[in-house]
Amino acid sequence: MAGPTVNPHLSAATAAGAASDVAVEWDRGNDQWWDWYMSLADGPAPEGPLVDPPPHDPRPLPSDDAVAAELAEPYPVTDAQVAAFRAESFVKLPGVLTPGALERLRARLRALLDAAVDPAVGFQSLEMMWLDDPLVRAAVLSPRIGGISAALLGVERVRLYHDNGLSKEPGAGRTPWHYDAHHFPLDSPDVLTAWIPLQPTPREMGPLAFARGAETWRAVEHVEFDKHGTSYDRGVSETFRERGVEVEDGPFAAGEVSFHAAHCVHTAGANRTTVPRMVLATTYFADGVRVVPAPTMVSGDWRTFLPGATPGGPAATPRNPIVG
Ligand SMILES: O=C(O)CCC(=O)C(=O)O
Repeated sequence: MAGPTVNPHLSAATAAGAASDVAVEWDRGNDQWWDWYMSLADGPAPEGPLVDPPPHDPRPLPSDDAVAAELAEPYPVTDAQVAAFRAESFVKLPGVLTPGALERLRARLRALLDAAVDPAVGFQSLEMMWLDDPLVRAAVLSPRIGGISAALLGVERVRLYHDNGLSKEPGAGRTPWHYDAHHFPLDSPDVLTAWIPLQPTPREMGPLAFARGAETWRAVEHVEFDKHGTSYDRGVSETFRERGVEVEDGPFAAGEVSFHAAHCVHTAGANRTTVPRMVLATTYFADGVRVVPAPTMVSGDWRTFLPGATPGGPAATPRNPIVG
């Protein structure tokens, strides 16, 4: 008789124990973490031909200096936008970057991913680009993105947790439902992620989609995690369907950026277009936050993002500068 299915992306140590047991720390790279995590998405592989997205012309293209200058300017966040973020756990802000700046960042991320990642991988990821690349650094440490993040969290200053270049290749599948407080080893709700799509992102390309409501995560808090299969993702979908939870899964216009809180439950659709869905996702937390007492395998390669920090200690290493 066949034994229980073991997820092939796990090591012997992380696969051990019950399917819900995530206590051991992740012991592979962060790209392998994403390979594992994406394998937990439920649902049949989508069928049918890939479609061309609507044509988009991002010109004129600015220089790197002009991109940095654009991102050095603050973005005026309104009280209504802050209130929406607090009530819904996310907000989508229009016109945070110009189409030309997005295109410059898109080309840079493409080059960095192509140099580092196996092209056969459907969901490609790369972190810590900001340490080596001045254009990525100008975006990740920008007063514009950092200032919006601090305004939405209602704090004086934020620090960087990490940057994340993500490319969901044509035909790659769904991102499973999750909320980041379950992942990040940061002992505070004052954490958010700026999800910056680097092209207009229509529904068919799999834009990030958000369950509405600051407390919605409580409805799925007790869904048992499954490190081997898709039952957690399915459990979240079923719970939301039963409770009639509203999901925002609309397209992103060029320059539109979402900011989601650590307790925002989110997912993303498959990329059914002929164009990679490229994103720069950057995570920030309030200055003063500490590392949780016991990070888990769901926290991925956190020691790379907080080198030298210890469980329970301050999250403020040289790789976590104040931003904005
Ligand atoms: O881009 C995706 O599909 C998932 C990204 C995500 O979950 C995040 O940035 O928090």
